[in-house]
Amino acid sequence: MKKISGAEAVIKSLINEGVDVLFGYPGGAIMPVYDELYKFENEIHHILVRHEQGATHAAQGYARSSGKVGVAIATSGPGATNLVTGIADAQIDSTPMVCITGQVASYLLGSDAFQETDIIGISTPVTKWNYQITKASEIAEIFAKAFYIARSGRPGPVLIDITKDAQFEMLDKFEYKKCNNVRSYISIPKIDSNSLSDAADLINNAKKPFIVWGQGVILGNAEKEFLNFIEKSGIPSAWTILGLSAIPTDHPLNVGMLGMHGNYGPNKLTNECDLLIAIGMRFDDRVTGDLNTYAKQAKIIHFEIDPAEINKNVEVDIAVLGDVKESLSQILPKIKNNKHKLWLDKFRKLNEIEFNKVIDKEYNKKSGGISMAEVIKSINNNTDGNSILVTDVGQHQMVACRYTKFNLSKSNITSGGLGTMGFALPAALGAKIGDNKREVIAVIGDGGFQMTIQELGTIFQTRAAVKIVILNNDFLGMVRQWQQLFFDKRYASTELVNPDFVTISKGYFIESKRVDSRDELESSVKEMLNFDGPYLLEVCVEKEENVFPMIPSGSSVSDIRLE
Ligand SMILES: Cc1ncc(C[n+]2csc(CCOP(=O)(O)OP(=O)(O)O)c2C)c(N)n1
Repeated sequence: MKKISGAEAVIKSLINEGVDVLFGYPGGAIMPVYDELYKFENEIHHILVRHEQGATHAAQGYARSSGKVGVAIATSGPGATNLVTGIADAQIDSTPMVCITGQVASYLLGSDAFQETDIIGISTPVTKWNYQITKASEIAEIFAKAFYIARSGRPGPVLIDITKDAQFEMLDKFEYKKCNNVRSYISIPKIDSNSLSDAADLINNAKKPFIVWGQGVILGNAEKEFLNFIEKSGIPSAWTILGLSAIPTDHPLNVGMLGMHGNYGPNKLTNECDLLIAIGMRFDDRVTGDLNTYAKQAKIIHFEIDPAEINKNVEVDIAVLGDVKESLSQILPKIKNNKHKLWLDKFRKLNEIEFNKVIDKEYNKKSGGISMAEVIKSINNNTDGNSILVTDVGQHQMVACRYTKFNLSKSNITSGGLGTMGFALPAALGAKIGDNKREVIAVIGDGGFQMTIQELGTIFQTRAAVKIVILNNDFLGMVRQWQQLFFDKRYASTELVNPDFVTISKGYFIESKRVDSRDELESSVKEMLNFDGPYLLEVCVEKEENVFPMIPSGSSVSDIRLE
């Protein structure tokens, strides 16, 4: 039998896991693996990003559009540390990702060798699991375990660090066995049938029940079970930013977005419902506002896969631990058919107030500077609700998530928990590669765009046909909004003197156009969408627009303000 190197074993392990694309950047300590990538280029496609942070966000975008594990690869030292932001982002947003880093040879470990950094120590708090391989014989088993841990239960990022000598070491044989369980790790807790019956009782007897759902519904592939559950029970349902797109925007029981810039109805009525049913969400502070006043009048049921989330931020009356797809299908026969018409009307009435005070004015704006919402409206007008929206972080993110119309799940890719500026451009590239059939539209602020602007180079090199919309307000808009509202308009370092984005895009050979008049907006969006290939559209929007509604930081959800 032919001997194989550790580096080849790495590639063979990836192939065994069905990996056909990885995002990365080479360097000394990972060169043996890159050499094998060269030989295996027909089986595994490597995408050369322009900065390792881009590799992680691209892997995240890929994971979220395809439902598969995203893979990023980098060298030791600065290559490895450049991955950290993306790993932390994947950890808090439960994105399945495997990161591979090269490491100095094992006999140099701890000697401050060239490009040595303790990436295991650094990444421990932000990975679901990590491991340093120092012997080639460990490779198959560790890779199998890594992929299992990344994708199973509540998904998350795993990092494998491989010393250079382990990559060179020759193995007499290579055998790969996929991993399906790890002792001491319970990926999916068993559902307790008593908790299901107790939950069903509360649901059947509630007068004002309210569902808040999160990304767990999407990660658990439970969209169909979720729809059956809400339609049978007739319960008004609201989403966290990561839960967005799990059901169509215009579903009659979809009452809108929760949280700091969410809709008026669901936020206000959180403090009026008699039963709050949280499904696959983790009561993030951006959603709950002041915990001392959050849904105090209500009984609370929490459907959740991760025991660590139960009673973490909000004490619940009933926890239904387990796989959400399974829990929702098991509870369905126990739930009575119901329609909560009057209660649902309350959401509609409050959302109507928001429509008149906020939405109509910005979405249907007719004079003055272009609003961010109008740009989203143009995108809605010219797409079929089946595209993937990728957003960065800031005002544009809130507006895009509030207004984009979705028909399909896995259509909203954003940095929710970490709020990482610079996420969107590489994530959009990864999303397009993960699902090439769908239109991918990245909506990005002028600030965040410049954090990973170099990934235009990767987009050009791969010809990934992403559509990039920059909402340019010449400000770090979200921070400026807070300065205006809470710091007496002292705009400390939030005004940006921006470069010419269109020229920069042209420098990367990417088609581009700037729009600053309302008359040209619709036709320019059409032109962008009709273009066969990547395209950058810069829209100069109103400079000092604020995003409302808003729950001031630390306030109660019911103190949501419309102006
Ligand atoms: C890496 C990083 N640094 C700083 C912040 C803090 N921050 C949040 S939103 C924001 C402003 C974003 O400005 P821009 O990208 O222009 O988008 P806009 O809010 O104007 O739509 C900043 C600085 C962050 N979220 N991420």
